[in-house]
Amino acid sequence: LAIKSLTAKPKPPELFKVLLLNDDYTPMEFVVAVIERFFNKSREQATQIMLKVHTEGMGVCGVYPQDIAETKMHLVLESAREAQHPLQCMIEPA
Ligand code: NFA
Repeated sequence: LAIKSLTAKPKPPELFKVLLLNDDYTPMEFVVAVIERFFNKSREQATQIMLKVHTEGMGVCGVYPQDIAETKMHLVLESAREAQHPLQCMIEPA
């Protein structure tokens, strides 16, 4: 048992998708800026993700270990609340 604990390889972290949800009020430009800032995307990539959320209702901004995914979700929600936009963000297992 002791040997096993010393030789077992660490499991890779569980990954979570960070999702944005569409709404009727948040400006497209705000959503693009949030995706660029918190998910390290180019303007072109961020615009594509925003348009997918806008047309399909939901879209993935990135996939991360759980603690990083939770932090990014909180940063998005804090930024939206600060700007008084209803933009919603959630995570789910990848
Ligand atoms: N649907 C919003 C609008 O038409 C834009 C939007 C896109 C909001 C993606 C939230 C997420 N202004």
